[in-house]
Amino acid sequence: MTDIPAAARQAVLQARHLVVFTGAGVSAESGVHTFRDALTGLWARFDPMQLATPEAFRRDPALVWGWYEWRRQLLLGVEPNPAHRVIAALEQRLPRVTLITQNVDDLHERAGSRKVLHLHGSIFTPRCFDCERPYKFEGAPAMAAEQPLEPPRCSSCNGRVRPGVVWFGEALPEGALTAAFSAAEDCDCLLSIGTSGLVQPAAQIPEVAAQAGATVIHVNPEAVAVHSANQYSLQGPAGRILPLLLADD
Ligand code: BJW
Ligand code: ZN
Repeated sequence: MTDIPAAARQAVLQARHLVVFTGAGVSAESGVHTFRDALTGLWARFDPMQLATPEAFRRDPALVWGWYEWRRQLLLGVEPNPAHRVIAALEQRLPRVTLITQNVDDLHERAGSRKVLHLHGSIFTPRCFDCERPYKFEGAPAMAAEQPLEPPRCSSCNGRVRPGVVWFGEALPEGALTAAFSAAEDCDCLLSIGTSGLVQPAAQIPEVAAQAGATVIHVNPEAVAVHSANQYSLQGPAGRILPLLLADD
């Protein structure tokens, strides 16, 4: 019993090179807010698109740092969900899997995925806003939840510490970006999971794979428009759909 068309399931399970491309939706069932959700508490009053920019950090560093520390605190208390675990299991089962994520969390790694291309950085690798020197967190966030918080200072130049994520207007890490696009061109199947496909240049990755002839399978509770016979939209939460890929017939 499966909701998944046999051809889509076969394309995944018989892939020579599978690319898994994930967005915030893959972590939603772990209790992590997706990026464009209405946020809770203090942050409901702010537009995340306005917080995730260097300009916002320059204007109000405590507001932005507090937002990320609140999110880091939430992440320390959640666990990978079945979708993360199926992705890690696919890596064991198939000859080659490239995992590309837009997420700044570490839930893929915690589920057992060994190599993750983080296109938008990581919330766990802060650095100096001015000199880029890495900063080491000491333990959990020292904050009351949902409050602005003054960022720590760099021990080298006294600049403010910023989260190690990629904000709007900033370049994506070159190595991860190049590896992601070359995997998309090389793969024979790409699973795109839990992304709105609104943010560039990452949003091009499924299209690059489709144009190179790969089967592209979207997993999302919202229907995703597909324009060719080699694309599928599997509608539903990732934590329900992905385990069906590995379920016995
Ligand atoms: C579920 C689910 C469940 C829910 N199961 N699914 C070309 C055209 C127009 C604009 C641009 C362009 N090129 C560049 C731009 C500008 C900009 C951009 O794309 N703007 C658009 C908004 C229009 N891009 C950039 O600025 C990028 N930089 C750049 O291009 O630099 C050029 C440059 C080159 C050289 C030098 C200097 C500059 C950078 C983009 C950085 C994005 N950063 C963020 C924030 C990261 C930090 C943080 O987390 O705070 O990354 S924005 C945010 O969006 C975050 C996400 O990774 C990213 C994508 O979001 P995602 O993952 O798709 O999440 P949502 O919330 O949008 O969607 C969730 C989905 O899950 C939904 O579909 C739900 O239905 C689904 N879902 N439950 C499965 N259970
Ligand atoms: Zn510094």
